[in-house]
Amino acid sequence: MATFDTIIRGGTVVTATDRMDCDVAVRDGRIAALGHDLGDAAREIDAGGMLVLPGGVEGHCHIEQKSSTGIVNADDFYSATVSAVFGGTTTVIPFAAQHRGDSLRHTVEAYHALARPKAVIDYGYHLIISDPTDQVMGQELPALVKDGVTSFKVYMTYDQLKLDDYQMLDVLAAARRHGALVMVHAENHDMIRWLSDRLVDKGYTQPKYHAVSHARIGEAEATHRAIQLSALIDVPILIVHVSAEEAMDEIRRAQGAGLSIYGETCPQYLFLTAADLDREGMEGAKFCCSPPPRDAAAQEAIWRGLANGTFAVFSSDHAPYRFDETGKLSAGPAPPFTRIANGVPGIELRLPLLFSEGVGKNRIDIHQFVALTATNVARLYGLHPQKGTIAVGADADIAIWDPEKEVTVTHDMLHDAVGYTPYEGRRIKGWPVVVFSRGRIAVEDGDLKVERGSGAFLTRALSDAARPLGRRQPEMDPERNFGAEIIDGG
Ligand code: DUC
Ligand code: ZN
Ligand code: ZN
Repeated sequence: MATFDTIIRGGTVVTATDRMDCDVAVRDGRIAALGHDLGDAAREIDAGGMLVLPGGVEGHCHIEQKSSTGIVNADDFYSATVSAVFGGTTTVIPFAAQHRGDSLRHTVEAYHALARPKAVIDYGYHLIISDPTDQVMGQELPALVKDGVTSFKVYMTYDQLKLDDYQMLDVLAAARRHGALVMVHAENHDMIRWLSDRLVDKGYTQPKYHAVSHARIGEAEATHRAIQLSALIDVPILIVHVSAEEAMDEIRRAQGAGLSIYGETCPQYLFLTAADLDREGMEGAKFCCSPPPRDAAAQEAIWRGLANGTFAVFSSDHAPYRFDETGKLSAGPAPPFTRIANGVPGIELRLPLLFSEGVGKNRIDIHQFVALTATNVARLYGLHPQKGTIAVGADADIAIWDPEKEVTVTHDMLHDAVGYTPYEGRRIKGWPVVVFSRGRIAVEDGDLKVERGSGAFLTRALSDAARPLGRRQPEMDPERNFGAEIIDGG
């Protein structure tokens, strides 16, 4: 019998820190050895001239998410995970979204029922907390963290999801107690509401006004406020989907002051602008997401933030809605911008876009690419070193990239169920050609090789960002442990 199940020969293995010309041996779904002359294997893959990278970890995507307004995501756990794996991603962490009045535990059970029979790659969930009652915070949340759901998302805007600052503090304190990571959607709700009301009143209802109503100042203000709330509690947070320099500067300043503030950005802030929302007719609706894409200067700023380490992670925020009455146009054929479903698809192109424009054009190096798309994501969400790297003992989640392969994007070549892509016609150089998920070939020669339902739920550890009480607030009496007594409720 062969020593290994698979050997990937002759490629260049790249991790967040290292580059090695070596073979990779896989046994029982894990990486068993790295080196040369490793022996024999049941299956050999020639990776000559290829890059052998960790599979991507997608830390922000919306899959089969039940919305409070009745619209549905285009992708279910099958199409979303198939689309992800064709784009070189081998782990996804979508959301289990609590609606007000719902139990968190039931929410998670409902998402398990959706994901288990369909996911083709491994997955976890973040909890969206929209109703932080005593029961939810005191009983359900701690139990779910123990069960491996170790990150939450909170919203500072959206009528049905928004928490006020008091509730945010409750969630942050709970995250601190249990070692969970909080993702924050930071936009000023009342600024958006106030601007939207006036725009609509005056008849400015076309999709392009979505970008006007979601002002950068509102994003920066909420980012600043979220950071201060996190500083008060002394708990790390991740500001998600940062669109522009103003919010990014808040994050960078906080990082410079030693606060544990992490930043995430997404393809739509590098490759789209507000001008896309002004396309012919209702076409602009396809590009409505929150925060919205900005302008060329904001794109350059976001590239700088990726290069200088302000952003720890690069996610798609895949929020897929069809361009019909089930999704974008659920409020009618020409709804005002306030009633257009928010979100753009991007789970399949996240890695190719960043590889081509980032690594290919020397804006970031290949190690930064791996860190932003896999390793840091796994670290932040308690999956490292099982996921997000190539190391002996890690899951054999591997994407073999042809750095020379050129592709012109059309929606037809993608595997989602959205019906369009915001990146239609874009030229990409560098593509994942073979993808392994826990040692199984998942994609080869353009074909899917894994079964519906063969992905596994991941019981995640605590975030690498979680840490015990460190800094004290200046107002706090050093003689008394207000950290434990007041914040932790001890
Ligand atoms: N904004 C969000 O907050 N979530 C999903 C998509 C979007 O545009
Ligand atoms: Zn969000
Ligand atoms: Zn999102």
